[in-house]
Amino acid sequence: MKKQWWQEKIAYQIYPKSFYDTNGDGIGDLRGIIQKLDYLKELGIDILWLSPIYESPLADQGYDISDYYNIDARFGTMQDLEELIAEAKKRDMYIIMDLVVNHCSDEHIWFQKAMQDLDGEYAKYFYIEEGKGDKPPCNWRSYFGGSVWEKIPGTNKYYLHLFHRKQPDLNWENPKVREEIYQMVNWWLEKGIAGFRIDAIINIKKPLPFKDYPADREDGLSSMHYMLAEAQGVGDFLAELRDRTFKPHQAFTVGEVFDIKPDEIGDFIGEDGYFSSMFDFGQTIIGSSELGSYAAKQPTPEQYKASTFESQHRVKEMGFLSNIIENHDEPRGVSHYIPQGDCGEQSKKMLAAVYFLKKGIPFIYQGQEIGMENVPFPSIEDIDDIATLEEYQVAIRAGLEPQEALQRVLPYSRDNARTPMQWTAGANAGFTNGKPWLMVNPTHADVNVEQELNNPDSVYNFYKQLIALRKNSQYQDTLVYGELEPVLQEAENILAYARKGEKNTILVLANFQNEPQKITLPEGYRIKEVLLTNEEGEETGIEIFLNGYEVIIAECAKNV
Ligand code: TEU
Ligand code: CA
Repeated sequence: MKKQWWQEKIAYQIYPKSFYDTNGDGIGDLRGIIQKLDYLKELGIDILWLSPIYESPLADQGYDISDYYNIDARFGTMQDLEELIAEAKKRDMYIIMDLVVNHCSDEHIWFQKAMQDLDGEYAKYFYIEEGKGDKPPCNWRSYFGGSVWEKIPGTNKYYLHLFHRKQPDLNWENPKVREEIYQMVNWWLEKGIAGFRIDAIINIKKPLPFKDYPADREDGLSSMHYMLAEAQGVGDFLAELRDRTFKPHQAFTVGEVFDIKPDEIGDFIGEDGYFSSMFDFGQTIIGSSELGSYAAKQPTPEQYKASTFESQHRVKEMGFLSNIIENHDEPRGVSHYIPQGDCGEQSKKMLAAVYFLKKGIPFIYQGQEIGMENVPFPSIEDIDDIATLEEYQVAIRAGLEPQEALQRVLPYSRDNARTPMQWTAGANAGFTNGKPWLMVNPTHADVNVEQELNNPDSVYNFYKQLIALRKNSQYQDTLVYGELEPVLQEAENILAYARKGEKNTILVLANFQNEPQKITLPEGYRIKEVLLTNEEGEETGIEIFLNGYEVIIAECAKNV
C-alpha cells in the first residue's frame, strides 16, 4: 500500500462538552481545547478528532446538527475554531471534525421548510412517506427505540429517522442533497481541517421501497440489521463523496462503519478506498444482545483475543483499521474488557499495550490515557444519554425491577465515557468552576492528570512511552507497517503477537489474567531486549514468566 501522511500518526478523540470548561458554564468549550493543546502535544498526539461542535439543539449531544456552517455558542465561536486550527498547525497537529450526514436536526432550516410544504423541494431532502392504513410505512426499529417513523401532525404522512425523532434522515438518493453535502465538506476542508470522522455512514443507503422485516422483539419491530443486510449500492454514494471532496484534499477520513459486508473491506479502506481508515468495532460488539443492553454480556479475555486476531486477519495488508478500546458511545474500555475486580494500574497498561500496538491507527479517547473508569451513577436520574434512558425502559418492559434494570444497563451506558475529564483531584476534577453538566466520576481523587503527570509509573506515562515507541525511528517501520502474526494463540488468557518488519520483529506478550503464567515462545522467537513493560523483570530468551496482567514489549533476536 502506498505510504500516506497519516499512517504514522496517533489520534485522540475529544468530546468537547466534557473536555475543559473555560467560562464556568459547566460545558467544555473550544477555548478549553486550545488551552490543553500543549498537554496533548506533550503526550505525543498528532490528530485530534472533535465530536460535533456545530450548531445543534443537543438532543443527541451535537449528532443532531441544525447548521453545518456554524459553531454552537455553547462551544464557542468560529473565531475560536479558527484559532484552534491555527494553534494546532503551529504544533504540527491536525484537526478532524465529525461528519454527520446520515441525518440532520429537525431544527435545521431544510427540515423546517420541508414541514411547511410537504410537496415542495425541501420535502425531497428527507424521506416522507404515506402511512399504510393507520400504520407507519414499515416496521423498522430506531437505534434509539420505537418506530423509525414519526407522524406529521394533521396528515397520514411520516418522516424517517433511524436515530432519534429529532434526527430526520437526509435523502441521499436526491442529487441536490448530495451536492449540498459535498459543498459543505469542501468548505470545511478549505478552512484547514485535515479530514473527518464519518458518523453512522453505512445507514445512508436504504433498500427501497420501504418494507417490513421479521419482527425480533415483542414490539413487533425489526432491528436495523435486516435492512442493512439488504441495502445495495452504498459504495456509489461513498465513491462520489470521496472523489468530490476527500480525495482532492488528501483528507484523512475514518469511517464509523458497522454491518459491512465481508468482501467490501478493500472498497472501504483499500488503496483507493472510500475512506483512509475505519474503526475496528469487532471487540465492542462482543456480547451484545438483540434484546437490549440489559441482556448483554461482558467479553471474556479469550473472546477479546479471538476478535482481535479475526479483525487483523480480515484486513491484513489491505489497509489500516483504526484501533480503539472506547469512544463516546461505549463504556470505558478498562471497565469493560478487564474482568470484574481486576481493573487496576497493571491491567490498564496491559490493555493499553495490546490494543495500541496492533496494526492500524491508534485512537485514544479523552481520559483513556489516565485510565478513567466507568461511573457509579447512583440513579437513572443521573443519566443524560437518550440511548441509555431508552435501554433502561427496554429492561423495565422486559419485566426487570427498577434497581435491577439500572444495574444491568449501567455497565453499557454511553454516559460512562461522557463524564468530565479528570484534570485534578480538586473540585469538579478541575474541569469547571461551575456546575458540570454531567456528574464527575468520584474516582478523580486517584485518577487524574495532575497526579499522573508527576508519577513516572502512571498509566499516563505508560501511554506516553507507547506513543514514543511507535514513533521511535528504530521501530516505527515495524510498528506501523509490519504485518501482525498471532503467537501462542492456543494458550488460555495469553494475548500475544509479533509485528514483523524489515529491520526487526517486535513481540507483544500479555497475560490477560490475575494468575501468573509461564510460557515458552514458539520456534523462531527469542527475546533479545525488553523495550517496555509494566513490570520490573528484564526477561530474555524463550522461557518467559509473566505476572498477573504483565505485558512485555520486546525486540526479538535475529536468526533463532
Ligand atoms: O453512532 C452510530 C450508531 O450506530 C450508534 O447507534 C451506536 O451503534 C451506538 O451508539 C452504540 O452504543 C453515531 C454516533 O457515534 C452516536 O454518538 C450518535 O448518537 C449516532 O451516530 C447518531 O448520530
Ligand atoms: Ca464552557
